[in-house]
Amino acid sequence: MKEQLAAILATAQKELRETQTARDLDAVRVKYLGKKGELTAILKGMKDLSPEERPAVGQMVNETRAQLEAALEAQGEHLAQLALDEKLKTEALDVTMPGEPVLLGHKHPLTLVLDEIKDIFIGLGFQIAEGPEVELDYYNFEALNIPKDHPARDTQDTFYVSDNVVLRTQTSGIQIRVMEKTKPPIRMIAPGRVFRSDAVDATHSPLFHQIEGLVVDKGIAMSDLKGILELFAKRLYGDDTVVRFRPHHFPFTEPSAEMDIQCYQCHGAGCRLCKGEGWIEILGCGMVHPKVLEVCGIDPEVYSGYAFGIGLERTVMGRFKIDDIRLFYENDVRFLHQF
Ligand code: 2NM
Repeated sequence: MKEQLAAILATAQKELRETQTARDLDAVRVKYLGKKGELTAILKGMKDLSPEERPAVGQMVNETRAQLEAALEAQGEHLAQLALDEKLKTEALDVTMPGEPVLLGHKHPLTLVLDEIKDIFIGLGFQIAEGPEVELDYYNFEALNIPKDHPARDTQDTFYVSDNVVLRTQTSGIQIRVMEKTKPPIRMIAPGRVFRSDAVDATHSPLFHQIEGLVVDKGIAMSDLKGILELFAKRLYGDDTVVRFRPHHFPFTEPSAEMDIQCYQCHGAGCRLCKGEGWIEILGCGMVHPKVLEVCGIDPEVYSGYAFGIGLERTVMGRFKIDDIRLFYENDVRFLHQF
């Protein structure tokens, strides 16, 4: 009997060592300790033994059973550890792997440059004002000394909503409203969308953006205009920027001028960027017409002022060498991501 039990134990231990999964292990358990198991069969056979033999045999069987159970448990732990090692190996997270790239958006080039321009004027003590895009004829034209028969009023150039309501063609209406309500000194800029009935091409869009500026106080002269606008050009285009003023005409300013900067590519020699001119036009400006001050309730005998208008698209196109205005509005990320 003793040899039989030892043989069973030895075989069971060999089989155990060969198990690879919890399932294999269970099969071994059932084979020896299950209802029809080999050790169970021996226990069942004890009833055929004589009462004198039983205790000794019983003890041997129980010892074998205990050893087998201990071996099963040990192998169970071993298999669980193997399974865990394998799991850790296959499911490991490599924290040094590069992550999924996150596509970050950023400001539109028009907003980028508008923010720069705003910062420059805020730094010079200007306030920012806004106003309606759908504007009364009065604020868009009449108050700006643009008479009824002026070509700017033609439906060829202006989007009419009704007889006396237009989509604003400039942001000057904002300045008129501020002058009506505010006693000078006034120092402001009016950025915003404006609309003109233009056919779309590389340099024209029916919707574009303007930044208009206005300063009104006692004793404001053309020299103040020139000083501030030259300073603005140097801040925006660099300290070595050279400017010039050319006479021009606007109904709402007298005298009027346009300001050019010397071409930053060829420094005046003439190139493709400045179309051989050596100069690039960047804004229109002038001393506010006395009639404009007067209709706003500001006495032109006491106060004077200057105003200017900057086209945002044109400024950004020159700055980034963009040759087609339509690129601003198509929102193609291949274009937008370059700025
Ligand atoms: C420009 C050029 C020159 C201008 C005039 C005024 C106002 F309201 F004061 F009369 N606002 N903006 C002005 C002057 C605008 O744009 C090229």
